[in-house]
Amino acid sequence: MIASLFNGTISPSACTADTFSLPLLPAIEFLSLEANLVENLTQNVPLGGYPNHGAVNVTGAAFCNISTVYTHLGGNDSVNVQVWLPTDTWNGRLQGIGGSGWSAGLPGPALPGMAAAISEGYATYATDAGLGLSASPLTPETWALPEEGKPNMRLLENLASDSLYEGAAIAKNFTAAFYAQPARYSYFSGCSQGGRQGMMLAQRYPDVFDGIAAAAPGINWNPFVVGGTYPDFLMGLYSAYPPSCEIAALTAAAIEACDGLDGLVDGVISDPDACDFDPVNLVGTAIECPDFKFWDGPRRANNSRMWYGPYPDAPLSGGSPGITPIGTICSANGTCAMDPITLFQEWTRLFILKNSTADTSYLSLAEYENIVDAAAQDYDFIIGTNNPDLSAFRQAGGKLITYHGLADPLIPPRGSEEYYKRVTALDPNVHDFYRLFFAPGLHHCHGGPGPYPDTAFDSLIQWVENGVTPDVLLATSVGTEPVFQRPLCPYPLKQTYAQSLGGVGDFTCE
Ligand SMILES: [Ca+2]
Repeated sequence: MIASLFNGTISPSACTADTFSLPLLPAIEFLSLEANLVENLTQNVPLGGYPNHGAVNVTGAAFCNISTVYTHLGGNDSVNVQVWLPTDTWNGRLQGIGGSGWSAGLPGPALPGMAAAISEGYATYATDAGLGLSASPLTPETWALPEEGKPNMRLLENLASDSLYEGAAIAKNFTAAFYAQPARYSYFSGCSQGGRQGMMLAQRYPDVFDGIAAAAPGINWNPFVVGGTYPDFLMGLYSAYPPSCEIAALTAAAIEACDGLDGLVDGVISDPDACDFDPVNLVGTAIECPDFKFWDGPRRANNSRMWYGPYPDAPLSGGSPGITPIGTICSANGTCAMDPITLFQEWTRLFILKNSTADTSYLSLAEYENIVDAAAQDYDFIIGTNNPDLSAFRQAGGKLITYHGLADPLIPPRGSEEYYKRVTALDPNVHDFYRLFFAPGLHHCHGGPGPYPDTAFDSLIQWVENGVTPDVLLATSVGTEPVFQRPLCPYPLKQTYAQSLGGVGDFTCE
């Protein structure tokens, strides 16, 4: 448990709308504010529900739930923010929770994390960025294109950046009003979209948070999102729709071929860069295999790289509909067709082509290149989240931790590596304030055969408050018997098997 930094008293009866004044924010008008005391919140928050932490059993948590709605003048939007303030104890800190997929946090994705944060004594908050309390994390369909040809730029900018600063300002304000003193430290925690939000905060609002845990971040937005449709593009190009069992067999063969390269056969490829498994050797000529190019990532006609693909041990098929990187549907007679990845295809359809009925099931390479280029031109400045200049964040004393699963099928870990290299090129001492930890065998945010770093957030606190540098992030296996732990290494160090020790957890950083 993290030590409390609060020595005042809490008055649950202060949980009324009158207690909370609204912060002055440029070009914003507040529409409503409501405060309700919630008692006895009990909820089982599974691993993954509380980003950068482990699973938490919430029992009998009590908090003041402040819901507010505001609009941007002339923006015709309404942004929902919820701030939850614990009423039986407070540890003196604020922890904002990020979203996932196409959600900024509310209504769904952030709620389990907020419940867990409350139970650990944090003040916490999340925003819907104005996308609406019925918006789906799987698709921006309900808000992206109100009129053909005209994407909703107000809401895109809310999601990309504006709501991040505004939500934090509101939460800090309410926290200070309720406890009669401001939070001693403010943190932001997220994975995926939430990881991108954290990175955008570091890039654009460098003095808002003392510490940011931004896991598997959706940064370099355009090449990675359009790159995520690359398997669909390849399947259309070749008119080949391999059933998921074939794709899964290729992944299994790649793991079998490369598992032992790190010194230990354990189902985890700890050094995927050393894996040069070529599926063509395995399947011969019987099957056209577009997916092996997918591992490499999209390339232009002149063979230059557009973006990265996942490593070969990332699961590519068999996930939830609309999320599986290589999605196909097969009928009883054995014919298979594409089941497009809506998570990424909607970006192409609604924002880049600006056409709700655009058919992307077949594109020429030239058309695919045009889409990549148009995305960068139209949207990099809004949601690219790829600015390597973190000097202001460093100057403000901020600390930043990213972990990223090496077997992440949705956001290629090589994108985080590429960004980290660019930050390092500007600031060779980047390790003083920003560390990137790759997690071998870990899927997107959580899951997979590799250990999960449930210590990420607490390591961040130690770094911010006590100057304890995270030399490694301790990761713990999930669902194994016995449970084992391995250190995740700060890039560019790599996790290496210590042959002399011989146990499953005996990896060191080299
Ligand atoms: Ca291995």
